Amino acid sequence: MAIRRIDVRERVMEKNDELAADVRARLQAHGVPSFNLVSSPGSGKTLLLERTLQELGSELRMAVVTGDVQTQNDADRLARWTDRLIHAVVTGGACHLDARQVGAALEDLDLAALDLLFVENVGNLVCPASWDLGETAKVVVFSVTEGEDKPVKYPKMFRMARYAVLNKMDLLPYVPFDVDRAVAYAREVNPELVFFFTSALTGEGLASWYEFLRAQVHPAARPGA
Ligand SMILES: Nc1nc2c(ncn2[C@@H]2O[C@H](COP(=O)(O)OP(=O)(O)OP(=O)(O)O)[C@@H](O)[C@H]2O)c(=O)[nH]1
Ligand SMILES: [Mg+2]
Repeated sequence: MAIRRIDVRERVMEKNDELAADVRARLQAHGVPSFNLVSSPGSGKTLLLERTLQELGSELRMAVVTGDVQTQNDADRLARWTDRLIHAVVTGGACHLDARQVGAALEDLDLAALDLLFVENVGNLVCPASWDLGETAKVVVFSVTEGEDKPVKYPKMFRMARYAVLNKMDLLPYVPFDVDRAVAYAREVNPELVFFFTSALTGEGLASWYEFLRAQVHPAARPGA
């Protein structure tokens, strides 16, 4: 009997890439930059977004699509800081968001009245690396409690990201973590990676993050533009 091999995964990924292209086109048509935040569980994605909504919300119109395997805790936390849409996707076991889910969230958004879209992906450093959500860029968040070697242990995630946020800098006095080594590991897998050093708890380093976001929304205001 002849055996025909159908690579289902390849087809699923192809379909996702098509849907991601559609999401990207819709966002670009309205000039809305979007950032897909990826990290291991607990690096501080939600707290970073909570503060961003709280402190930049009067300047920039922001919405968030959050993905969690179970619960909509993150969406509830974020909704405290904005009247704009926080769209919760409960993946029911899947370890990443996909472009179809982000596309569905866009249906509920008035893109003409939006400056910036965030996606908070499901917390893990493996699956979300492979899924294009139509974002402008992936932002990998990692924290000083995770060990310096995460970039070399999960290289695909750090290769796919354009920006890295090293968070929980306030904990540096209490944990053995060599910032220079972490950055060197990250640059080993992705020399182009642009870093932010933050504490979403104390606010340290967030001014640069906000400056970056403002410049994404108003490119003309970008230094050197
Ligand atoms: N000390 C300190 N704690 C932080 C910082 N950022 C986040 N936390 C704490 O770390 C824990 C996890 O933060 P979250 O924002 O929920 O992390 P997350 O990446 O959204 O987690 P998942 O959505 O589960 O992947 C919470 O207790 C936060 O208060 C920080 O910069 N410094
Ligand atoms: Mg979260």
